[in-house]
Amino acid sequence: MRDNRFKQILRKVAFMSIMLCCGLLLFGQEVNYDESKVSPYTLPDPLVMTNGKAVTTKKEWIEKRRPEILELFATQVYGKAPGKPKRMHFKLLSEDKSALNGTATRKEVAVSFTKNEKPYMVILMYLPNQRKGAVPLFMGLNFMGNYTINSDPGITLTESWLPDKEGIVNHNADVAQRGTKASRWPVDLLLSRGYGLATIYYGDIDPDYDDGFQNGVQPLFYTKGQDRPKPDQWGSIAAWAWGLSRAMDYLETDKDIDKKHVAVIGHSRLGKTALWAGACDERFALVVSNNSGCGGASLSRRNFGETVGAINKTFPHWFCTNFKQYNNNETALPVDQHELIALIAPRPVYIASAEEDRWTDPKGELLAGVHASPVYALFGLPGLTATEMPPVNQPLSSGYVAYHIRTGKHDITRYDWEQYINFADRHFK
Ligand code: GTR
Repeated sequence: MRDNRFKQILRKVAFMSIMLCCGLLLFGQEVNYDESKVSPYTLPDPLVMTNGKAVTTKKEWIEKRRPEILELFATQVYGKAPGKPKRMHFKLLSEDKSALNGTATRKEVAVSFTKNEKPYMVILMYLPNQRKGAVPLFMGLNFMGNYTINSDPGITLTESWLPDKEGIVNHNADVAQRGTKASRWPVDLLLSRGYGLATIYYGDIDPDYDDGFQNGVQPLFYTKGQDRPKPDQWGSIAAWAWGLSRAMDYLETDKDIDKKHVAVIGHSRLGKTALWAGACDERFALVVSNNSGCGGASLSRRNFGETVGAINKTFPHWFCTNFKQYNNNETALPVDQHELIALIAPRPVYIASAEEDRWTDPKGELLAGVHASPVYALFGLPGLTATEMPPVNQPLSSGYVAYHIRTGKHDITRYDWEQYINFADRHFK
């Protein structure tokens, strides 16, 4: 008995040492989780132009500085994406006016990116039946297919490539997975509060693995002889964000949706995506970043948790090639993530962290909101003033830049959604 237990412990220690060594080899440096070891840094000032001139008016921000920052993020971080394809078209695939025990209308719409039917992405929508007119809506990408967000048997199984995990075999959708991600998508809550939901499987836009950009939407836009994006052209995050804008193109045509009140939301890598979509596309009236971390809401210059070098190594396809020159060289970045938040101004933005999710650097996420706030002030709007972490589960959400850190791990929960809906109520109603 004892012997076995001892062996078990030995095995565990050996396993952990191997993991640690792999981590060190992979990232070239240890992950820092010690606040006292965060190196001092200076952030670029969102209100100072590249030529050194100060920005003092809304007009200067909108006409000069904002385009400058947007261009830097596009060429140095996420990569430039094309606009709306000319021959893109929509098709209603299904509609059920008495879905979810009659509480909702469920629609599925295919967005074909070219004149051909395929490739397309499928927007799944739930709209509250108790509605008087067009409804405000939250839209976000999902990780494992539309059919996983609710156990509703009427949702079409995804036909796209799925990662072989959580029971998926040969990359094919499986009925057993219906509703397995329902805890992340509280449809009942949204409906009861008068909101619709639109969601798309992100793999419909670009499957999330490094294949040299041969599948996904990028090849649809290659010029003659091109076989991968140029160093300043879109990686996967920019492609997913582009997909959200294409979905917005559809929403604008749907009379059931209040197109002036569409919030874009995302968790983790899809939180990074929601922020970039919200920065690029001003039709999104409110933006929510849930545990988005490095390359999302958290400051790149803070060496805490995931770093630029680590993310580019593990996910070489997420950002543009130019971003790789900032691996272990964050001070050379011409922007930092507080300026990504600032690009959303004057629209409301909500940033949320989780206590046990240190990899995302919760404090770096708070500080990005704080350092974006001078841009909101230019519009006469309150941002975030905190410099210390607020207590857990006590949202700072009275202004236009909101923040909370909830108890628990890396996830998006009903608690998170409740805060986002309260925030949207405040700004939309
Ligand atoms: C992690 C990655 C994070 C975050 C997360 C996710 O492995 O390091 O940046 O995006 O994945 O998307 O689940």
